[in-house]
Amino acid sequence: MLRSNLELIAMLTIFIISWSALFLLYSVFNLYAPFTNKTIDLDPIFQPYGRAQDLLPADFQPRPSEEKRDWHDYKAMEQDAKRVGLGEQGKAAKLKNSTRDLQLKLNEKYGFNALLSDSISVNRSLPDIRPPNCKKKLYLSVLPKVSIILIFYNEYFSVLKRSLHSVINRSPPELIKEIILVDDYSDRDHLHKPLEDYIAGHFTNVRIIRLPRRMGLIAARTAGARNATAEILVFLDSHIEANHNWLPPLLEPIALNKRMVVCPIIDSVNYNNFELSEFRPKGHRGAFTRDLAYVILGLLPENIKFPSKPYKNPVMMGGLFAISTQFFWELGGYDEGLDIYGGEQFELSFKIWMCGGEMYNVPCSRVAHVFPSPHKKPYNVPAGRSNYLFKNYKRVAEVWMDGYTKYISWYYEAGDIDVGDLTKQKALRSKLKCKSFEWYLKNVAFDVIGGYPPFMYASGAIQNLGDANMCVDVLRHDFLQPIGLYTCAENLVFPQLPQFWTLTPHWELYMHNNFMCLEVRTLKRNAPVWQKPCHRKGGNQFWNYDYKSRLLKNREDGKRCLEMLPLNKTVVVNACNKSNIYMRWNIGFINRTALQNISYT
Ligand SMILES: [Mn+2]
Repeated sequence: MLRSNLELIAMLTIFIISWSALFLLYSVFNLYAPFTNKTIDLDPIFQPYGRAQDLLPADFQPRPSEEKRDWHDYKAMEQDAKRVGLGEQGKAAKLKNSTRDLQLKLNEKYGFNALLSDSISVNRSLPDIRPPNCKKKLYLSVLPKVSIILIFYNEYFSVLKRSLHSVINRSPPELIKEIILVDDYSDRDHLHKPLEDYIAGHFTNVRIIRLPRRMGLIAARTAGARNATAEILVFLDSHIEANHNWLPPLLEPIALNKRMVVCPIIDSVNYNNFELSEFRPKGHRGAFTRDLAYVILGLLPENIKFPSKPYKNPVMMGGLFAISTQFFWELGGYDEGLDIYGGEQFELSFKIWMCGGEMYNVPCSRVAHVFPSPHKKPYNVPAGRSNYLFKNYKRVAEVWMDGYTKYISWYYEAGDIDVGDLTKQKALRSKLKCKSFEWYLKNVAFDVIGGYPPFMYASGAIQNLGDANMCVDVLRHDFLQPIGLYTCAENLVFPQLPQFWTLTPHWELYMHNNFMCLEVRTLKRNAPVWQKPCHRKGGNQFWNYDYKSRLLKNREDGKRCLEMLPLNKTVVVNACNKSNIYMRWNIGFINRTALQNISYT
C-alpha cells in the first residue's frame, strides 16, 4: 500500500526512467548493430574452436556476409615495383667472386646458394606472376584469422628471415593472429638467441616453440597446430617467399566451406641464383603412382580454360596449405604413428577427400619455395629410425588404400616392417564414415585409376646375360647423371627400387616408384641412357623387349639396342647385334602372352 502521493509520483518516475533507459539502450544497440553485425551474428566458423575434436553437424552450412572487397595492398605493391638491386623483382642474381666449387659446397651443406641469400634483401620484391584475372578479384570483406605455422630444422638464417618478412609484408595484418615457428631441435647457433633477438626486434606476433628433441616434420607441424589459436591453420616451410595478396584467396574457400582445404600454387626459387619462376607453367595437380610415389600431373583442359579459378587437387604437394583448425582436428590431425616425414601428404589428402572434405589449388595465391639442390645431403634422421619411410607409407596404405595395397611393389620388401597400432586410425575412418579408396580413385584421382589393375609387358630387374651379376640401376636419384649398372638384387622379380623397371603398355621403361622413364637423347655411338619424366610420345623413350633374342630395343624402328660395356661397366645404346652377349638381357618377370601378340620385332 502506498503511503503518499509523493511516493506514487516517485515510483512512477523511476518506472518511466527505467523503461526509457532500456528503450534508449535498445535503440542504440539496434543502430549500432549493423556495424557490429560481423562480430555479433557470427557464423560457427568464426567462433573460437577451443580444442574442438567433435564432428560438425551434418547439415552445417556457414553463411558469411557476401560483401566483398579488394584486398590488394597497392601501396606495398607500388613500393615493391620500385625496388632495384641484387635479386630484386625475383630476378636471377650472382655474386661477383662466386666459384663453382664454392657453389657445390654450399649446395651440399644448405641445398642452395646460402652466401647469395645473405646478399639479397630479406624484403626483396617479387614479380606478380599470377594469371592476369587475379588482379581484379575481390574476396569476402570478412575473412577468418589465421595461425601461420612455419616449421624449421637448421634453416639458414637469411632464408628463414626472408620467409618471415615476405609473409608479414604481403599479408593483411588483421588476418594474421599469430605466426608460430616450430623448431625441430635445430643445433645451429643462429637459430637460438640471434633468432629470438631478431624476432623481438622486428615482429610482434611471432613466437617460437622449441621441440625437446628431434621429432621430425610431422610432429613439428602437429605441435604447431596444437599451439595455434586461430580459426584457420596455414602450414608453411621455412624457405619460402609469399607473393602479393597470397592470403585472401586461400582463406575465402574455407570461409565458405569449412571442409575445404586450400593449397597455394607453388612457384620455384632457383637454388643457385634465387630466381623466381613458375614451377610448372599453368599450374600443377598432385597424384601418385601405384607404389605411392608423389607425381605431378598437368592441368585438365577445363582448368586451363579458366586460369584464375581454383581447381581440384587429388594430393597436396605437402608443405604449404590452409585448413580450418576444426576440420584439421576433426580429421584427427596427422596420424601420430607417422615418424619424421614421408607419407603425411597422402595421409592428409586421402582423409580430406574420403572423409567429407575437398582440396583445391588456388592459382591466385602464390608462394615461392626454394627447391633444394639434389646435391644437398639428405635430411638428418635420428639414429635407429631408418625404416621410417617404409613404415609411414605402409601405415597410410593399410588404413586408406583398401585392396589396392596388393599392387604396391614394395609391399614385398616391407612385409616384415611393423607399422604399429592402427586401431585409432581405423576407428577414425569408420567414425567419420569415410568413403572407399575406390570412390576416391574414380572421382578424384581419376588419372591414377587408369593404372589399375596394373598391366605390363615385363617388370623387375634388367639383368645382363654377358655378366649375370650386373643389373640396370639408377645409381643416383638426382637425374643429373646417366643410369648405370650395379650388382643385381637377389630377387629379380621384386628387386629393390633402384633396379625395379616396368615395360609399360605405352612402351616405356619406367622406374617403378617415380614415373621416370629411360630416355636416349642421341643416336651417336655409346649413347648414354637417362632417367627423365615420362612424356608418352615414344621416340627416345620407346622401348620394346624381344624376349626371344633378349634384345631391348630403343625407338620404334627397333635398330638400336641397350648394351652393357663390360670394360667400364656402363650401359649405353648402340646398333643392335644379336651375337653380342652384352646386348642381351633378362627381365625378372616377362608377360610372354602379351609380348607374343605384338607386331614389333
Ligand atoms: Mn620445403
